[in-house]
Amino acid sequence: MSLDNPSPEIQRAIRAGAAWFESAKITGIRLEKQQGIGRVVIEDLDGSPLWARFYEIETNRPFFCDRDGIRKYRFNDIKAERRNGYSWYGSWGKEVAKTYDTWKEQWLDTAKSVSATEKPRILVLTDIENEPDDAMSMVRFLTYSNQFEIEGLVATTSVHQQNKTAAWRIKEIVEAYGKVRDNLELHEPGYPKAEYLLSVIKEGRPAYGMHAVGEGMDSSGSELLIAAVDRNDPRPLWVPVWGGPNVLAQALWKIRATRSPEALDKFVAKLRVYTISDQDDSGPWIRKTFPKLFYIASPGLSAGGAYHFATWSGISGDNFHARFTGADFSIVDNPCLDQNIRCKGPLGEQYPHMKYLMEGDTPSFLGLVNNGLNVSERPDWGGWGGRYEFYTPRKQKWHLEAETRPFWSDAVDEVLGVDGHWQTSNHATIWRWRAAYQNDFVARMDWTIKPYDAANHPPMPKLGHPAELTAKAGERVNLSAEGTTDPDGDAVSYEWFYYGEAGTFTVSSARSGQPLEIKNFDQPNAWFTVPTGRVMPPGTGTMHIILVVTDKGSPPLTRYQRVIVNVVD
Ligand SMILES: [Ca+2]
Ligand SMILES: [Ca+2]
Repeated sequence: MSLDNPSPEIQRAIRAGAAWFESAKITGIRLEKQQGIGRVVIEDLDGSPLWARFYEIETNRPFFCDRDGIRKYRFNDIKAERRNGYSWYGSWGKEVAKTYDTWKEQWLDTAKSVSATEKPRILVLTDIENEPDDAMSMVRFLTYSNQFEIEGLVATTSVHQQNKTAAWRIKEIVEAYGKVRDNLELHEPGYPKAEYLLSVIKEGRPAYGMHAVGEGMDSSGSELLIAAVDRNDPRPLWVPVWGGPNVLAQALWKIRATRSPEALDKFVAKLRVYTISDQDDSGPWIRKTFPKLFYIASPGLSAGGAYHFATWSGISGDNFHARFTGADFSIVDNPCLDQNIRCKGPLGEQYPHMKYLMEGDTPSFLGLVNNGLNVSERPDWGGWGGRYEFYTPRKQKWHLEAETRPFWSDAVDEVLGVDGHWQTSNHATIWRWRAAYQNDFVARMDWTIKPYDAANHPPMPKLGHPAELTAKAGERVNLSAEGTTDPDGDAVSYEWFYYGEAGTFTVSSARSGQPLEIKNFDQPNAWFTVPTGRVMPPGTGTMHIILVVTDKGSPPLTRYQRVIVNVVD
Protein backbone atom coordinates (compact mmCIF):
# COMPACT_ATOMS: atom_id res chain seq x y z
CA MET A 1 0.00 0.00 0.00
CA SER A 2 3.05 2.27 0.09
CA LEU A 3 3.52 2.09 -3.68
CA ASP A 4 2.67 5.10 -5.83
CA ASN A 5 0.29 4.61 -8.78
CA PRO A 6 -0.52 0.93 -8.10
CA SER A 7 -1.29 -1.06 -11.26
CA PRO A 8 -4.71 -2.73 -11.60
CA GLU A 9 -3.04 -6.05 -10.57
CA ILE A 10 -1.61 -4.53 -7.39
CA GLN A 11 -4.95 -2.87 -6.66
CA ARG A 12 -6.67 -6.24 -6.93
CA ALA A 13 -4.16 -7.88 -4.62
CA ILE A 14 -4.52 -5.15 -2.00
CA ARG A 15 -8.30 -5.22 -2.18
CA ALA A 16 -8.30 -9.01 -1.79
CA GLY A 17 -5.90 -8.74 1.18
CA ALA A 18 -8.08 -6.18 2.90
CA ALA A 19 -11.16 -8.33 2.23
CA TRP A 20 -9.38 -11.33 3.80
CA PHE A 21 -8.56 -9.37 6.97
CA GLU A 22 -12.20 -8.32 7.15
CA SER A 23 -13.41 -11.92 6.74
CA ALA A 24 -10.93 -13.25 9.33
CA LYS A 25 -11.97 -10.73 11.97
CA ILE A 26 -13.04 -12.32 15.28
CA THR A 27 -15.65 -10.57 17.36
CA GLY A 28 -17.63 -11.40 20.48
CA ILE A 29 -14.62 -12.40 22.62
CA ARG A 30 -11.85 -10.79 24.58
CA LEU A 31 -8.71 -11.90 26.44
CA GLU A 32 -8.79 -11.60 30.21
CA LYS A 33 -6.06 -12.18 32.78
CA GLN A 34 -7.44 -14.30 35.65
CA GLN A 35 -5.67 -14.82 38.96
CA GLY A 36 -3.77 -18.08 39.10
CA ILE A 37 -4.75 -19.05 35.54
CA GLY A 38 -3.41 -16.23 33.44
CA ARG A 39 -4.82 -15.29 30.05
CA VAL A 40 -8.09 -16.89 28.95
CA VAL A 41 -10.65 -16.14 26.25
CA ILE A 42 -14.04 -15.08 27.53
CA GLU A 43 -17.20 -14.12 25.68
CA ASP A 44 -17.76 -10.38 25.34
CA LEU A 45 -20.14 -9.01 22.74
CA ASP A 46 -18.56 -5.57 23.11
CA GLY A 47 -14.98 -6.81 22.79
CA SER A 48 -12.97 -5.00 20.14
CA PRO A 49 -12.14 -7.07 17.04
CA LEU A 50 -9.25 -9.53 17.24
CA TRP A 51 -7.26 -11.53 14.73
CA ALA A 52 -5.61 -14.89 15.42
CA ARG A 53 -1.88 -15.39 14.83
CA PHE A 54 -2.56 -18.58 12.82
CA TYR A 55 -5.44 -19.68 10.60
CA GLU A 56 -5.90 -22.95 8.76
CA ILE A 57 -5.42 -22.12 5.11
CA GLU A 58 -8.27 -24.36 3.96
CA THR A 59 -10.95 -23.20 6.41
CA ASN A 60 -9.79 -19.84 7.80
CA ARG A 61 -10.24 -21.35 11.29
CA PRO A 62 -7.92 -20.04 14.03
CA PHE A 63 -5.69 -22.60 15.75
CA PHE A 64 -3.29 -22.79 18.69
CA CYS A 65 -0.76 -25.31 19.99
CA ASP A 66 1.54 -26.28 22.80
CA ARG A 67 5.22 -27.06 22.32
CA ASP A 68 4.26 -30.52 21.02
CA GLY A 69 2.90 -28.84 17.87
CA ILE A 70 -0.50 -30.54 17.99
CA ARG A 71 -3.28 -28.31 16.68
CA LYS A 72 -5.92 -27.16 19.16
CA TYR A 73 -8.89 -25.06 18.13
CA ARG A 74 -9.66 -23.55 21.51
CA PHE A 75 -7.25 -21.10 23.06
CA ASN A 76 -8.28 -22.15 26.57
CA ASP A 77 -7.24 -25.76 25.80
CA ILE A 78 -3.55 -25.00 25.59
CA LYS A 79 -1.20 -24.83 28.58
CA ALA A 80 -0.78 -21.71 30.69
CA GLU A 81 2.87 -21.32 29.70
CA ARG A 82 1.92 -21.01 26.01
CA ARG A 83 -1.23 -18.97 26.64
CA ASN A 84 0.75 -16.36 28.54
CA GLY A 85 4.06 -16.54 26.73
CA TYR A 86 2.95 -15.93 23.14
CA SER A 87 0.75 -13.47 21.22
CA TRP A 88 -1.92 -15.78 19.79
CA TYR A 89 -4.32 -12.91 19.26
CA GLY A 90 -3.79 -9.30 18.24
CA SER A 91 -5.53 -6.29 16.79
CA TRP A 92 -3.37 -6.34 13.65
CA GLY A 93 -6.27 -6.09 11.22
CA LYS A 94 -7.35 -2.74 12.67
CA GLU A 95 -4.20 -1.09 11.38
CA VAL A 96 -4.71 -2.78 8.01
CA ALA A 97 -8.27 -1.47 7.78
CA LYS A 98 -7.14 2.04 8.68
CA THR A 99 -4.34 2.07 6.13
CA TYR A 100 -6.65 0.50 3.51
CA ASP A 101 -9.27 3.21 4.05
CA THR A 102 -6.71 5.90 3.34
CA TRP A 103 -5.23 3.97 0.44
CA LYS A 104 -8.54 3.37 -1.30
CA GLU A 105 -9.45 7.06 -1.05
CA GLN A 106 -6.20 7.87 -2.79
CA TRP A 107 -5.69 5.05 -5.26
CA LEU A 108 -8.59 2.69 -5.75
CA ASP A 109 -10.18 3.82 -9.00
CA THR A 110 -13.67 2.46 -8.44
CA ALA A 111 -13.77 3.82 -4.92
CA LYS A 112 -12.60 7.22 -6.05
CA SER A 113 -15.42 7.48 -8.57
CA VAL A 114 -17.94 8.75 -6.03
CA SER A 115 -16.55 10.65 -3.08
CA ALA A 116 -18.87 11.54 -0.24
CA THR A 117 -19.27 15.15 -1.32
CA GLU A 118 -20.13 14.13 -4.91
CA LYS A 119 -22.93 11.75 -3.93
CA PRO A 120 -26.32 13.14 -4.85
CA ARG A 121 -28.58 13.59 -1.83
CA ILE A 122 -31.86 11.75 -2.47
CA LEU A 123 -35.24 11.49 -0.79
CA VAL A 124 -37.61 9.01 -2.48
CA LEU A 125 -41.41 9.35 -2.42
CA THR A 126 -43.09 6.04 -3.27
CA ASP A 127 -46.66 4.74 -3.47
CA ILE A 128 -45.15 1.31 -2.87
CA GLU A 129 -47.65 -1.58 -2.82
CA ASN A 130 -50.08 0.05 -5.26
CA GLU A 131 -48.62 -2.55 -7.63
CA PRO A 132 -45.36 -4.56 -7.59
CA ASP A 133 -43.17 -2.21 -9.57
CA ASP A 134 -42.22 0.20 -6.77
CA ALA A 135 -40.82 -2.73 -4.79
CA MET A 136 -38.82 -3.74 -7.88
CA SER A 137 -37.44 -0.21 -8.20
CA MET A 138 -36.59 -0.13 -4.48
CA VAL A 139 -34.44 -3.27 -4.84
CA ARG A 140 -32.49 -1.72 -7.72
CA PHE A 141 -32.24 1.62 -5.90
CA LEU A 142 -30.65 -0.02 -2.84
CA THR A 143 -27.98 -1.76 -4.94
CA TYR A 144 -26.81 1.78 -5.89
CA SER A 145 -27.12 3.18 -2.38
CA ASN A 146 -23.32 3.52 -2.08
CA GLN A 147 -23.46 6.13 -4.85
CA PHE A 148 -26.19 8.15 -3.17
CA GLU A 149 -26.64 9.87 0.14
CA ILE A 150 -30.13 8.66 1.00
CA GLU A 151 -31.95 11.30 3.04
CA GLY A 152 -35.30 9.55 3.19
CA LEU A 153 -37.54 6.73 1.94
CA VAL A 154 -41.10 7.98 2.27
CA ALA A 155 -44.26 5.92 1.69
CA THR A 156 -47.02 7.93 -0.02
CA THR A 157 -50.39 7.66 -1.71
CA SER A 158 -51.22 8.12 -5.39
CA VAL A 159 -54.18 7.98 -7.73
CA HIS A 160 -53.74 4.20 -7.62
CA GLN A 161 -53.59 3.91 -3.83
CA GLN A 162 -55.54 6.80 -2.37
CA ASN A 163 -56.14 6.01 1.31
CA LYS A 164 -53.11 4.15 2.61
CA THR A 165 -49.34 4.14 2.61
CA ALA A 166 -47.03 1.15 3.01
CA ALA A 167 -43.86 2.01 4.93
CA TRP A 168 -43.86 -1.61 6.18
CA ARG A 169 -42.90 -2.77 2.70
CA ILE A 170 -39.95 -0.38 2.43
CA LYS A 171 -38.82 -1.69 5.82
CA GLU A 172 -39.08 -5.28 4.63
CA ILE A 173 -36.86 -4.59 1.62
CA VAL A 174 -34.33 -2.57 3.64
CA GLU A 175 -34.09 -5.42 6.18
CA ALA A 176 -33.29 -7.83 3.35
CA TYR A 177 -30.69 -5.32 2.12
CA GLY A 178 -29.21 -5.40 5.64
CA LYS A 179 -28.43 -9.09 5.18
CA VAL A 180 -26.33 -8.44 2.06
CA ARG A 181 -24.92 -5.00 2.80
CA ASP A 182 -21.52 -6.29 3.99
CA ASN A 183 -21.17 -8.38 0.85
CA LEU A 184 -21.99 -5.40 -1.41
CA GLU A 185 -19.29 -3.48 0.43
CA LEU A 186 -16.68 -6.01 -0.75
CA HIS A 187 -17.31 -4.84 -4.33
CA GLU A 188 -17.63 -1.06 -4.04
CA PRO A 189 -17.30 0.91 -0.82
CA GLY A 190 -19.78 3.28 0.76
CA TYR A 191 -22.96 1.24 1.29
CA PRO A 192 -25.04 2.67 4.16
CA LYS A 193 -25.92 0.46 7.11
CA ALA A 194 -29.47 -0.92 7.16
CA GLU A 195 -29.98 0.60 10.63
CA TYR A 196 -29.42 4.06 9.15
CA LEU A 197 -31.81 3.45 6.24
CA LEU A 198 -34.46 2.13 8.62
CA SER A 199 -34.19 5.37 10.56
CA VAL A 200 -35.14 7.47 7.51
CA ILE A 201 -38.23 5.48 6.47
CA LYS A 202 -41.21 7.84 6.94
CA GLU A 203 -44.78 8.28 5.73
CA GLY A 204 -47.04 10.81 4.10
CA ARG A 205 -50.68 11.16 5.12
CA PRO A 206 -53.00 8.35 3.99
CA ALA A 207 -55.03 10.70 1.80
CA TYR A 208 -55.21 11.60 -1.89
CA GLY A 209 -53.46 14.54 -3.53
CA MET A 210 -54.35 18.07 -2.44
CA HIS A 211 -56.68 16.71 0.29
CA ALA A 212 -53.46 16.13 2.25
CA VAL A 213 -51.99 19.61 1.65
CA GLY A 214 -52.56 22.64 3.88
CA GLU A 215 -52.93 23.62 7.52
CA GLY A 216 -52.46 20.66 9.86
CA MET A 217 -51.41 18.31 7.05
CA ASP A 218 -47.75 17.87 8.01
CA SER A 219 -46.48 14.30 8.11
CA SER A 220 -43.29 12.56 9.20
CA GLY A 221 -42.44 12.48 5.47
CA SER A 222 -42.97 16.20 4.79
CA GLU A 223 -41.05 17.14 7.95
CA LEU A 224 -38.12 14.92 6.96
CA LEU A 225 -38.08 16.53 3.51
CA ILE A 226 -37.95 20.04 5.02
CA ALA A 227 -35.15 19.01 7.39
CA ALA A 228 -33.17 17.51 4.49
CA VAL A 229 -33.47 20.69 2.38
CA ASP A 230 -32.60 22.86 5.39
CA ARG A 231 -29.48 20.87 6.24
CA ASN A 232 -26.37 22.97 5.87
CA ASP A 233 -25.10 21.19 2.77
CA PRO A 234 -24.29 22.81 -0.58
CA ARG A 235 -25.67 19.83 -2.54
CA PRO A 236 -29.24 20.00 -3.84
CA LEU A 237 -31.84 17.46 -2.68
CA TRP A 238 -33.14 15.14 -5.40
CA VAL A 239 -36.74 13.98 -4.97
CA PRO A 240 -37.65 11.07 -7.26
CA VAL A 241 -41.44 10.70 -7.08
CA TRP A 242 -42.77 7.19 -7.77
CA GLY A 243 -46.41 7.97 -6.86
CA GLY A 244 -48.21 11.19 -5.99
CA PRO A 245 -46.01 14.14 -4.93
CA ASN A 246 -48.30 15.50 -2.19
CA VAL A 247 -45.65 15.06 0.54
CA LEU A 248 -43.48 17.46 -1.46
CA ALA A 249 -46.50 19.73 -1.98
CA GLN A 250 -47.10 19.87 1.78
CA ALA A 251 -43.45 20.73 2.49
CA LEU A 252 -43.56 23.54 -0.09
CA TRP A 253 -46.96 24.72 1.19
CA LYS A 254 -45.59 24.97 4.72
CA ILE A 255 -42.42 26.83 3.77
CA ARG A 256 -44.48 29.31 1.72
CA ALA A 257 -46.85 29.83 4.68
CA THR A 258 -44.16 30.24 7.35
CA ARG A 259 -41.09 31.84 5.76
CA SER A 260 -40.23 35.00 3.84
CA PRO A 261 -40.35 35.02 0.00
CA GLU A 262 -36.53 35.07 -0.03
CA ALA A 263 -36.36 32.02 2.27
CA LEU A 264 -38.90 30.26 0.07
CA ASP A 265 -36.79 31.00 -3.02
CA LYS A 266 -33.76 29.57 -1.27
CA PHE A 267 -35.67 26.45 -0.30
CA VAL A 268 -37.05 25.92 -3.82
CA ALA A 269 -33.61 26.42 -5.37
CA LYS A 270 -32.24 23.43 -3.47
CA LEU A 271 -34.80 20.98 -4.85
CA ARG A 272 -34.52 18.74 -7.94
CA VAL A 273 -37.75 16.90 -8.67
CA TYR A 274 -38.48 14.06 -11.11
CA THR A 275 -42.08 12.78 -11.06
CA ILE A 276 -43.35 9.69 -12.87
CA SER A 277 -46.23 11.42 -14.73
CA ASP A 278 -48.79 13.13 -12.44
CA GLN A 279 -50.07 10.49 -10.05
CA ASP A 280 -52.33 12.94 -8.22
CA ASP A 281 -53.48 16.55 -8.58
CA SER A 282 -50.62 18.04 -6.52
CA GLY A 283 -48.04 17.88 -9.35
CA PRO A 284 -49.74 20.52 -11.55
CA TRP A 285 -50.33 22.64 -8.41
CA ILE A 286 -46.64 22.46 -7.47
CA ARG A 287 -45.52 23.44 -10.99
CA LYS A 288 -47.73 26.51 -11.28
CA THR A 289 -47.29 27.64 -7.66
CA PHE A 290 -43.49 27.33 -7.56
CA PRO A 291 -42.49 28.41 -11.09
CA LYS A 292 -38.75 28.27 -10.45
CA LEU A 293 -38.73 24.70 -9.09
CA PHE A 294 -36.46 22.32 -11.06
CA TYR A 295 -38.93 19.73 -12.31
CA ILE A 296 -38.65 16.80 -14.73
CA ALA A 297 -41.88 15.14 -15.87
CA SER A 298 -44.02 13.80 -18.68
CA PRO A 299 -47.14 15.50 -17.32
CA GLY A 300 -50.59 13.94 -17.29
CA LEU A 301 -52.89 11.48 -15.56
CA SER A 302 -53.22 7.80 -16.33
CA ALA A 303 -56.96 8.10 -16.91
CA GLY A 304 -56.20 10.01 -20.12
CA GLY A 305 -53.55 7.52 -21.25
CA ALA A 306 -50.66 9.71 -20.11
CA TYR A 307 -48.49 6.70 -19.25
CA HIS A 308 -48.51 5.57 -22.86
CA PHE A 309 -46.90 8.83 -23.95
CA ALA A 310 -44.56 9.24 -20.98
CA THR A 311 -40.82 8.98 -21.47
CA TRP A 312 -40.41 6.75 -18.39
CA SER A 313 -42.37 3.98 -20.18
CA GLY A 314 -39.22 3.47 -22.26
CA ILE A 315 -37.64 1.62 -19.31
CA SER A 316 -39.55 -1.58 -20.17
CA GLY A 317 -43.01 -0.63 -21.50
CA ASP A 318 -42.61 -2.10 -24.99
CA ASN A 319 -46.01 -3.77 -24.65
CA PHE A 320 -47.51 -1.90 -21.72
CA HIS A 321 -48.02 1.07 -20.93
CA ALA A 322 -46.22 2.34 -23.98
CA ARG A 323 -46.35 0.33 -27.20
CA PHE A 324 -43.20 0.48 -29.27
CA THR A 325 -40.72 -1.65 -31.17
CA GLY A 326 -36.97 -1.37 -31.52
CA ALA A 327 -35.83 -2.38 -28.03
CA ASP A 328 -34.95 -5.83 -26.69
CA PHE A 329 -37.94 -6.72 -24.51
CA SER A 330 -36.59 -10.08 -23.37
CA ILE A 331 -34.09 -8.48 -20.97
CA VAL A 332 -36.83 -6.66 -19.02
CA ASP A 333 -39.26 -9.60 -19.01
CA ASN A 334 -40.04 -11.94 -16.11
CA PRO A 335 -38.09 -15.03 -17.30
CA CYS A 336 -34.85 -13.05 -17.60
CA LEU A 337 -35.48 -11.36 -14.25
CA ASP A 338 -36.13 -14.78 -12.62
CA GLN A 339 -32.79 -15.98 -13.87
CA ASN A 340 -30.70 -12.94 -13.04
CA ILE A 341 -32.35 -11.03 -10.21
CA ARG A 342 -34.94 -12.97 -8.19
CA CYS A 343 -32.77 -16.02 -7.61
CA LYS A 344 -30.02 -13.97 -5.96
CA GLY A 345 -30.17 -14.15 -2.20
CA PRO A 346 -32.28 -12.26 0.32
CA LEU A 347 -32.50 -9.05 -1.75
CA GLY A 348 -33.42 -10.96 -4.91
CA GLU A 349 -36.27 -12.59 -2.98
CA GLN A 350 -37.74 -9.13 -2.44
CA TYR A 351 -37.99 -8.47 -6.19
CA PRO A 352 -41.60 -9.30 -7.12
CA HIS A 353 -43.01 -10.47 -10.43
CA MET A 354 -44.26 -7.57 -12.49
CA LYS A 355 -47.90 -6.96 -13.15
CA TYR A 356 -47.72 -4.32 -15.92
CA LEU A 357 -44.10 -3.46 -16.61
CA MET A 358 -40.70 -3.71 -14.94
CA GLU A 359 -39.82 -0.78 -12.66
CA GLY A 360 -41.80 2.08 -14.18
CA ASP A 361 -40.42 4.36 -11.46
CA THR A 362 -36.72 3.63 -11.99
CA PRO A 363 -36.04 6.37 -14.60
CA SER A 364 -36.50 8.91 -11.78
CA PHE A 365 -33.14 7.91 -10.26
CA LEU A 366 -31.31 6.11 -13.09
CA GLY A 367 -30.00 9.45 -14.35
CA LEU A 368 -28.22 9.96 -11.01
CA VAL A 369 -26.04 6.85 -11.26
CA ASN A 370 -22.36 7.68 -11.63
CA ASN A 371 -21.59 6.08 -15.02
CA GLY A 372 -19.62 8.77 -16.86
CA LEU A 373 -22.64 9.55 -19.08
CA ASN A 374 -25.23 11.02 -16.71
CA VAL A 375 -24.97 14.71 -15.88
CA SER A 376 -27.78 15.22 -13.41
CA GLU A 377 -28.09 18.99 -13.79
CA ARG A 378 -28.40 18.65 -17.59
CA PRO A 379 -31.42 16.50 -18.44
CA ASP A 380 -31.07 17.75 -22.04
CA TRP A 381 -27.73 15.95 -22.39
CA GLY A 382 -29.39 12.53 -21.96
CA GLY A 383 -28.46 9.56 -19.80
CA TRP A 384 -29.77 6.27 -18.45
CA GLY A 385 -32.86 8.06 -17.06
CA GLY A 386 -33.75 9.51 -20.48
CA ARG A 387 -33.41 12.93 -22.12
CA TYR A 388 -35.60 15.96 -21.41
CA GLU A 389 -35.74 19.49 -22.80
CA PHE A 390 -36.74 22.71 -21.07
CA TYR A 391 -40.00 24.16 -22.45
CA THR A 392 -43.66 24.72 -21.62
CA PRO A 393 -45.51 21.60 -22.83
CA ARG A 394 -48.59 22.31 -24.92
CA LYS A 395 -51.94 21.28 -23.45
CA GLN A 396 -52.78 17.63 -24.10
CA LYS A 397 -56.04 15.81 -23.47
CA TRP A 398 -54.43 13.78 -20.69
CA HIS A 399 -53.21 16.89 -18.82
CA LEU A 400 -55.23 18.01 -15.83
CA GLU A 401 -54.72 21.67 -16.72
CA ALA A 402 -52.65 23.86 -19.05
CA GLU A 403 -49.00 24.25 -18.06
CA THR A 404 -48.00 27.76 -17.07
CA ARG A 405 -44.22 27.68 -17.23
CA PRO A 406 -41.29 25.78 -18.73
CA PHE A 407 -39.80 22.65 -17.10
CA TRP A 408 -37.85 19.58 -18.24
CA SER A 409 -40.10 17.39 -20.34
CA ASP A 410 -40.25 14.87 -23.21
CA ALA A 411 -37.63 15.03 -25.94
CA VAL A 412 -36.89 12.63 -28.80
CA ASP A 413 -33.78 10.72 -29.85
CA GLU A 414 -33.27 8.84 -33.09
CA VAL A 415 -31.87 5.40 -32.31
CA LEU A 416 -31.05 2.31 -34.37
CA GLY A 417 -33.30 -0.40 -32.93
CA VAL A 418 -32.48 -4.08 -32.50
CA ASP A 419 -34.91 -4.58 -35.39
CA GLY A 420 -32.52 -2.72 -37.73
CA HIS A 421 -34.80 0.30 -38.12
CA TRP A 422 -34.12 3.84 -37.00
CA GLN A 423 -36.64 4.72 -34.29
CA THR A 424 -37.49 8.29 -33.31
CA SER A 425 -39.24 8.72 -29.97
CA ASN A 426 -39.01 9.95 -26.42
CA HIS A 427 -39.15 6.33 -25.17
CA ALA A 428 -35.94 5.64 -27.11
CA THR A 429 -34.08 8.18 -24.95
CA ILE A 430 -34.26 5.52 -22.21
CA TRP A 431 -34.36 2.18 -24.02
CA ARG A 432 -31.26 3.01 -26.06
CA TRP A 433 -29.27 2.28 -22.85
CA ARG A 434 -31.28 -0.80 -21.86
CA ALA A 435 -28.63 -3.51 -22.23
CA ALA A 436 -26.20 -1.44 -20.17
CA TYR A 437 -28.55 -0.58 -17.30
CA GLN A 438 -29.89 -4.14 -17.10
CA ASN A 439 -26.44 -5.75 -17.06
CA ASP A 440 -25.33 -3.26 -14.44
CA PHE A 441 -28.20 -4.31 -12.18
CA VAL A 442 -27.49 -8.00 -12.77
CA ALA A 443 -23.86 -7.47 -11.70
CA ARG A 444 -24.92 -5.57 -8.58
CA MET A 445 -27.23 -8.42 -7.63
CA ASP A 446 -24.19 -10.71 -7.98
CA TRP A 447 -22.39 -8.37 -5.60
CA THR A 448 -25.03 -9.08 -2.95
CA ILE A 449 -24.03 -12.76 -2.76
CA LYS A 450 -20.66 -13.39 -4.43
CA PRO A 451 -17.02 -12.79 -3.45
CA TYR A 452 -15.11 -10.13 -5.38
CA ASP A 453 -13.35 -12.47 -7.76
CA ALA A 454 -16.58 -14.26 -8.76
CA ALA A 455 -18.35 -11.09 -9.93
CA ASN A 456 -17.80 -8.45 -12.58
CA HIS A 457 -17.01 -4.78 -11.99
CA PRO A 458 -17.39 -1.96 -14.49
CA PRO A 459 -14.52 -0.77 -16.67
CA MET A 460 -12.99 2.67 -16.16
CA PRO A 461 -12.87 4.61 -19.43
CA LYS A 462 -10.31 7.37 -19.57
CA LEU A 463 -9.84 10.08 -22.13
CA GLY A 464 -6.38 10.87 -23.45
CA HIS A 465 -7.39 14.55 -23.76
CA PRO A 466 -9.67 17.06 -22.03
CA ALA A 467 -13.41 16.29 -22.05
CA GLU A 468 -14.01 19.64 -23.76
CA LEU A 469 -12.42 20.42 -27.12
CA THR A 470 -12.65 23.28 -29.61
CA ALA A 471 -12.68 22.96 -33.43
CA LYS A 472 -13.67 24.82 -36.58
CA ALA A 473 -15.81 23.58 -39.47
CA GLY A 474 -13.80 21.18 -41.65
CA GLU A 475 -11.18 20.52 -38.98
CA ARG A 476 -10.09 17.08 -37.85
CA VAL A 477 -10.82 16.17 -34.21
CA ASN A 478 -8.76 13.38 -32.62
CA LEU A 479 -10.32 11.23 -29.94
CA SER A 480 -8.41 9.01 -27.52
CA ALA A 481 -9.41 6.51 -24.86
CA GLU A 482 -5.82 5.62 -23.99
CA GLY A 483 -5.47 4.73 -20.33
CA THR A 484 -8.82 2.94 -20.06
CA THR A 485 -8.66 0.07 -17.56
CA ASP A 486 -10.84 -2.58 -15.99
CA PRO A 487 -10.59 -3.47 -12.27
CA ASP A 488 -10.94 -7.20 -13.06
CA GLY A 489 -8.33 -7.06 -15.81
CA ASP A 490 -11.02 -7.79 -18.42
CA ALA A 491 -10.48 -6.97 -22.07
CA VAL A 492 -12.76 -4.13 -23.23
CA SER A 493 -14.42 -2.99 -26.45
CA TYR A 494 -14.70 0.65 -27.55
CA GLU A 495 -17.37 2.58 -29.38
CA TRP A 496 -17.41 6.28 -30.18
CA PHE A 497 -20.71 7.74 -31.31
CA TYR A 498 -22.12 11.17 -32.06
CA TYR A 499 -25.00 12.02 -29.71
CA GLY A 500 -26.40 14.75 -31.93
CA GLU A 501 -29.58 15.42 -29.92
CA ALA A 502 -27.58 16.33 -26.81
CA GLY A 503 -25.70 19.22 -28.43
CA THR A 504 -26.60 22.49 -30.15
CA PHE A 505 -24.64 22.00 -33.41
CA THR A 506 -27.07 20.65 -36.00
CA VAL A 507 -26.21 18.39 -38.92
CA SER A 508 -28.45 15.88 -40.64
CA SER A 509 -28.41 12.89 -42.94
CA ALA A 510 -31.18 11.97 -45.34
CA ARG A 511 -30.62 8.24 -44.86
CA SER A 512 -29.34 7.56 -41.37
CA GLY A 513 -29.74 8.75 -37.83
CA GLN A 514 -25.96 8.92 -37.59
CA PRO A 515 -25.01 11.90 -39.78
CA LEU A 516 -21.42 12.04 -38.55
CA GLU A 517 -18.91 9.39 -39.58
CA ILE A 518 -16.33 8.70 -36.89
CA LYS A 519 -13.26 6.94 -38.30
CA ASN A 520 -11.99 3.98 -36.24
CA PHE A 521 -15.17 4.32 -34.17
CA ASP A 522 -14.49 0.93 -32.54
CA GLN A 523 -10.85 1.62 -31.60
CA PRO A 524 -9.30 3.42 -28.62
CA ASN A 525 -8.07 6.10 -31.02
CA ALA A 526 -10.63 7.56 -33.43
CA TRP A 527 -11.21 10.82 -35.30
CA PHE A 528 -13.73 12.77 -37.32
CA THR A 529 -13.97 15.89 -39.40
CA VAL A 530 -16.35 18.64 -38.30
CA PRO A 531 -19.05 18.56 -41.02
CA THR A 532 -19.52 21.44 -43.45
CA GLY A 533 -22.52 20.13 -45.41
CA ARG A 534 -26.19 19.84 -44.34
CA VAL A 535 -25.35 22.03 -41.35
CA MET A 536 -27.87 24.48 -39.92
CA PRO A 537 -26.81 28.11 -39.51
CA PRO A 538 -24.91 29.56 -37.81
CA GLY A 539 -22.78 26.41 -38.19
CA THR A 540 -21.42 26.65 -34.66
CA GLY A 541 -22.44 25.00 -31.38
CA THR A 542 -21.67 21.94 -29.29
CA MET A 543 -21.21 18.37 -30.55
CA HIS A 544 -21.48 15.59 -27.95
CA ILE A 545 -19.32 12.54 -28.67
CA ILE A 546 -19.90 9.58 -26.35
CA LEU A 547 -17.18 7.03 -25.63
CA VAL A 548 -18.79 3.68 -24.73
CA VAL A 549 -16.49 1.14 -23.08
CA THR A 550 -17.86 -2.37 -22.45
CA ASP A 551 -15.83 -5.07 -20.73
CA LYS A 552 -15.75 -8.77 -21.61
CA GLY A 553 -16.75 -9.88 -18.12
CA SER A 554 -19.99 -11.61 -17.19
CA PRO A 555 -22.35 -9.86 -17.43
CA PRO A 556 -20.60 -7.34 -19.72
CA LEU A 557 -20.56 -3.91 -18.04
CA THR A 558 -20.52 -0.51 -19.67
CA ARG A 559 -19.20 2.89 -18.64
CA TYR A 560 -18.85 6.10 -20.61
CA GLN A 561 -17.02 9.37 -21.14
CA ARG A 562 -18.62 12.38 -22.78
CA VAL A 563 -16.55 14.63 -25.04
CA ILE A 564 -18.04 18.02 -25.89
CA VAL A 565 -16.60 19.65 -28.99
CA ASN A 566 -17.28 23.38 -29.26
CA VAL A 567 -17.52 24.22 -32.94
CA VAL A 568 -16.47 27.85 -33.37
CA ASP A 569 -16.11 30.30 -36.24
CA1 LIG B 1 -45.26 3.83 -8.22
CA1 LIG C 1 -14.86 -5.92 -15.36
